[in-house]
Amino acid sequence: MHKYLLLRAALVAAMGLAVTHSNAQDNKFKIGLILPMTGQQASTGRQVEAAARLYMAQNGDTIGGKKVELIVKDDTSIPDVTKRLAQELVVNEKVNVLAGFGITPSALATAPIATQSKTPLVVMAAATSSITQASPYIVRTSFTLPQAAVSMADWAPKNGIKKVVTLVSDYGPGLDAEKFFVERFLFNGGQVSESLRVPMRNPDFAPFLQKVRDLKPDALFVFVPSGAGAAVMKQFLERGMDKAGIKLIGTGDVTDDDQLNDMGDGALGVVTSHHYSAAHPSALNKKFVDAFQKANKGLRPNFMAVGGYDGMRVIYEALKATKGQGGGDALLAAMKGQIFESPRGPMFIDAQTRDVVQNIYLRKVQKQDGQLYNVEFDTIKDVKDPGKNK
Ligand code: VNL
Repeated sequence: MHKYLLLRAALVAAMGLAVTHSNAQDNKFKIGLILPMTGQQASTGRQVEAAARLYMAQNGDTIGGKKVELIVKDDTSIPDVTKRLAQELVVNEKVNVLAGFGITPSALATAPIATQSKTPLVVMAAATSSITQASPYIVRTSFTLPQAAVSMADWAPKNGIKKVVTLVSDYGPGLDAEKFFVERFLFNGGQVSESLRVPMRNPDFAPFLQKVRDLKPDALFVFVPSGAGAAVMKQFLERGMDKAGIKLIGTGDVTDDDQLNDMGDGALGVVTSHHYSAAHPSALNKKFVDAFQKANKGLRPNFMAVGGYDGMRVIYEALKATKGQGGGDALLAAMKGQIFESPRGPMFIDAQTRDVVQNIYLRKVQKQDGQLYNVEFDTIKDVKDPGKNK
């Protein structure tokens, strides 16, 4: 009993300290942005950070009476590092929001920190369906692989593609892409000869592509994470797969705007399904692309950039709605249900699932003004994550 009282007194004292500490920071609103800034996923970190900074430059850094501060940390895409950085940001920096998350394992490793500390966590990049279920504090502004994959599985059989081989990165988003593509493609009367999985780290596509050549499907459906698409395209063309009559299809990660223009004319005609193209024909997107390129030495924004830009929008509007006075729960509530026009098109944050609902576009690689773009030719409106119905 005595021990318990002492412990209680110590806890009360500690809480008192915590309150004093947070009062001292009352004029600040801190966003801990954790991203892969180096290593295999560095392009994702670069795109998301650039977009977050652009959003702040365009919208100011004093919101709801608070000075917004962005603290960027490099997790090198190692989940244990992501988790440790999140812990430090919450405990030492007292961040109000955690954001970023380049890959699924990093988001999943950090979910318990968001739950325990009641800190909203905005996933701006990672895209495995189940992420939003790992913590009630997670909100997503990127996309989900089932969203994109199902739309491709509906388009392909109507366009002469009856026999397919799938090739995916062997982890969360790849397994989602494979499962949801195959299920819907079979339902639509298609045939899947083989489902191949390549390691996520340092993949060698050559032996897999050789196998695909031998199987001679109508098309190869691919998911690889942002940054790996150019290597797939290069080997696909080097092996003459296109000349052998095999089409390349996939989610838009493979024709990523960060790399597309350097892939060469061999990429012309590749059809993918995704939520964002730098060529999306809206006034808002033109303004976004121009401003992004101006601020980043001509770098073209990709789907990761738009996830970062819209993630900042969701955070800023939540801060405005709570007039700078809300804790984690109030901020989270103000993030749910936000509906707005993004450079990608209309989108909203489903209040029930905290996941993004958005259009998925079918796009074909074409030349515009001498550059390669994913040119949208069809729209599937307001797609909810199909993974949530399972
Ligand atoms: C993920 C999904 C990562 C899609 C990606 O690129 C991507 C993920 C880094 O959830 O890990 O394009």
